[in-house]
Amino acid sequence: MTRVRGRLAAAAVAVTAVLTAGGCVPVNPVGGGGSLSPVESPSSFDIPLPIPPLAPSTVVDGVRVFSLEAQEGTSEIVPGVSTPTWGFNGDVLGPTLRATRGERVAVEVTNSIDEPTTVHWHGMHLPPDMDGGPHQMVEPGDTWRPTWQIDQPAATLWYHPHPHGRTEEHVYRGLAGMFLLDDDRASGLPDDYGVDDVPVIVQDKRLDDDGRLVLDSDGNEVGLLGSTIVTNGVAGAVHEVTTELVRLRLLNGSTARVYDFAFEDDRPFTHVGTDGGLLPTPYETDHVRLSPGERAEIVVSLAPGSETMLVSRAPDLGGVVAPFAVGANDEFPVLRLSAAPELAAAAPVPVAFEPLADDTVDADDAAVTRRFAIQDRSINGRTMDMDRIDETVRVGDTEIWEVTNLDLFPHNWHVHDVQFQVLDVEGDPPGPELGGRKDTVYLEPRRTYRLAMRFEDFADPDTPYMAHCHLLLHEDQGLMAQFVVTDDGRAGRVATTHHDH
Ligand SMILES: [Cu+2]
Repeated sequence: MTRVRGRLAAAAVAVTAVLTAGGCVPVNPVGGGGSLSPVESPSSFDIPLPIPPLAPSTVVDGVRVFSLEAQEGTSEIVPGVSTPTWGFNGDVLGPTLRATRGERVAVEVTNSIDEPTTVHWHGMHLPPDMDGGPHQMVEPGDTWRPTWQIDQPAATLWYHPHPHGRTEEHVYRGLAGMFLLDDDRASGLPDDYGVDDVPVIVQDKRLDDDGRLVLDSDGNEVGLLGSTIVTNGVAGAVHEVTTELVRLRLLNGSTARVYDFAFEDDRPFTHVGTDGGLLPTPYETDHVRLSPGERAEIVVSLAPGSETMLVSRAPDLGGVVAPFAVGANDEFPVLRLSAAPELAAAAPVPVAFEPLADDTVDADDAAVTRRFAIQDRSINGRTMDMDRIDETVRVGDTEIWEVTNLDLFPHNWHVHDVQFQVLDVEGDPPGPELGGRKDTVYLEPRRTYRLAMRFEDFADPDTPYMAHCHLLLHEDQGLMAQFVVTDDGRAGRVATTHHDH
């Protein structure tokens, strides 16, 4: 496909997508609004929400060792329909890895699918050769064993493939899982995994008449917007709530779709955590927008015997030229919550958490400001080159990155290795939902986001980290830059490894 450049051309593409989307069946599953939506919702939400198992581990010489095997399988995304999928240690998605700050971990990553892949630890602070980006390829039949020390606050991170040009399809087929980090700060939040502390991986899929996954963007500028919404791998799920408060760890694991999570009755909930950990000050809200790759930890209260529906409202995507085409009008149910007649008591959500030194970045320390102008699939006029290092950072520096979406359709921005602080959005202070540690941020059209981040360690002039749009089609098409962290400000030659034991 020939890429069309320039914002007017991009707008034309988006409008074309609107016109060609006419064949979709409009439904209005949330009720009320009457908006057209290409999402087809299940008639009932009765499938028990699958809880990804906690990955077993063994501690060997002080290292907690996990195993992940990427494999092909078959799963029932829609009840009664058999769909070929990919998963880690199973048919779809993967187990939840869990480790505590200070621990040293290792993961034996075996590739049993028939093409090269990688596993990237999204949100993790770690050396670049352990990062699982496109330079750490794992060939079919091979095993890669990254190891690092967990050195960051408790957070909801995740893992997924990152092979250059193939990430969208690998994630879409089902390769993704959560990586939860704990620390010794007492949060007072619900923490019984799978009971009142529930991982919710939200993705959208498209199935053909034979139940096979279809990865077809229909020429949509942002990528695939699926018609079937799934939570932890299934459509139409219900979670049985047994406690007064339930904590949901929401992950947008979709390739392109932006969600605006809310409850059908607009009940308030408490937003307690962002991508990289707990918000210094939790706040009450009735919705939270998540673009691909972003996470939110929320706590919601249910009355005994009651139920509610987690939904996605039409997301405010900013000044996009063709809202319909990019999912901005889509509203649909996501996950039903059903409370038992009697609920176990829960402590109230704290009004503040004990501050940690790494909760914030002191932007006054910033030594360098870099600008990243995103247009179509380019950053500062360049698309991804595996052999080119785009930015060279000095270890120990705090930097400000100014990221601008010059297009009239959605992008977002993900930086490997670090968590950043959003200083301002088009000069204005960010909303409370951006008040915590972030590794991915949605970029509204024609706005500049100033991000502060500190590169503490892991100097390696030859092995780059990635910074990129996390709309996976865009990433695959080259909306990605490479940066190295160095001792002396001098980049080396890019090292790519193909792991074979
Ligand atoms: Cu993008």
